[in-house]
Amino acid sequence: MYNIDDTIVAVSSGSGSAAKKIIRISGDKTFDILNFFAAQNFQKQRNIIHTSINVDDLELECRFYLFPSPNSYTGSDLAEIHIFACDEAVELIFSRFLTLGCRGALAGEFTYRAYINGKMDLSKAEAVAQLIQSSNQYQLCAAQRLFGGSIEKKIGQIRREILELLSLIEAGLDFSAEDIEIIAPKKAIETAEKIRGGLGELLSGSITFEQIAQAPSVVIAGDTNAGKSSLVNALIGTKRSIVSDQSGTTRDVLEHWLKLDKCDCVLFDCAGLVAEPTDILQTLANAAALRAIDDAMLIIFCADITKPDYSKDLEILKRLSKKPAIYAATKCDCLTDTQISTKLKSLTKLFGTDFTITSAKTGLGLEKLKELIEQNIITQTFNTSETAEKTALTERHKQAVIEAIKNIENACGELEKGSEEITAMLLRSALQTLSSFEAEHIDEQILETIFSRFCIGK
Ligand SMILES: Nc1nc2c(ncn2[C@@H]2O[C@H](COP(=O)(O)OP(=O)(O)OP(=O)(O)O)[C@@H](O)[C@H]2O)c(=O)[nH]1
Ligand SMILES: [Mg+2]
Repeated sequence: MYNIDDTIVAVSSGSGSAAKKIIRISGDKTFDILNFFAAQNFQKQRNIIHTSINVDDLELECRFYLFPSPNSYTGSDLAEIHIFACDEAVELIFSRFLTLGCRGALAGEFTYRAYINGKMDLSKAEAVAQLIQSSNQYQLCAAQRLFGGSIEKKIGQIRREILELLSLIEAGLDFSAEDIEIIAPKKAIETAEKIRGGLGELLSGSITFEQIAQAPSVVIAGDTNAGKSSLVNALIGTKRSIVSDQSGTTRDVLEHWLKLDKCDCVLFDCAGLVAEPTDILQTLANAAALRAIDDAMLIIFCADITKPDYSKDLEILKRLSKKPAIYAATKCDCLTDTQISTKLKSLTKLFGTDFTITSAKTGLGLEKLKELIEQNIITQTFNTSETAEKTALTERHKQAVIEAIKNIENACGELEKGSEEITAMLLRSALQTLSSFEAEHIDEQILETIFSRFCIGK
């Protein structure tokens, strides 16, 4: 894949007429090439030099940021040229570097070098990739969690325990003819079970980046005709769900993409819940709605403010799982302000919670509702003690831990049977699997997959 002996160059900032451009160079020949290019004599020391360069008879002001090895992002000599110039001028500078002996960097190649030179571990490199790709604050938080993860430390400890057990078992095999017991079978089983427990804890106490970063799902629930589909349409700003005054208009679970400021979410519109379905269509629609509710992270419970009686709504609420919920009073355009406040008081008393007043018709309360959805998602994902304590894993890490657990469980079984040779083989296999967390054992293909997710210049 990447040849790490080359000196590489890339434009690491975005294009556009006004933006500051950054050209990044890294590799052994960085300083030689730079001095030739700028007709200067830059010393190999950390520095910022404000100067001008001549490009195609144009004098351009720029700043050179110099980072000699090993104290640079990549670990090798690195320099950045920060310049305010049009794309064409930047293109010219870039071509000039190519003719001076640089090679255009491939996607993720700077971070790959940082990894190869031991400047960051693979999880951090993956986190950088995720940070670069993060399209919203929600994903950004998830990537930062991954970046700060302590997974290597935890895995390192478990690997040491496996290695210790393996060496005792192997020593036992070496001395088997002499009848010397290095480790008692009971003790070996106990140790293996402890290792299995450690891996299990790691898995149950973890959350994958994919889980954090995937769009959270929010479901609209309530009685039939509560104005659920109208509210969904008003929130997403298009008339996607069919609305009618007939009770039971929505049957299928409909999926909508709701754009919010800090995070997006998938908003599910589903059938109004019926306590006792009277036909097969109602039964199926009910079941689908309940499934969507179960899978969702957050419920928006709708109650029609114009209704005289809420016994059905209260029944429905009982059937909802104890999920976090936001309560919306719908169709508030139908009542006067005084009527609304009286009704709100009785709703609060009846349901034991506050309602947000909304109207799909006038747009009343929609911004407030969006804010509440966003706040709720962010709190649930990042601020609860439950998620805050979890170790962030990538899907690749998770698969490795699952595989190692299988090996250790099988090893326990073999120890019970007294077959120490197979046990040793299984322990070696677990070690091998867990070594995928460490630099020296990553195979090229995995590296390529990870670093190809980067953009050029990073
Ligand atoms: N005035 C007014 N009418 C509304 C509002 N929201 C919904 N309605 C009306 O209420 C009726 C039911 O609306 P829907 O959005 O279809 O209700 P639903 O909860 O999706 O109904 P089902 O899919 O049958 O469960 C329709 O006639 C809507 O026009 C609102 O904010 N103001
Ligand atoms: Mg509907």
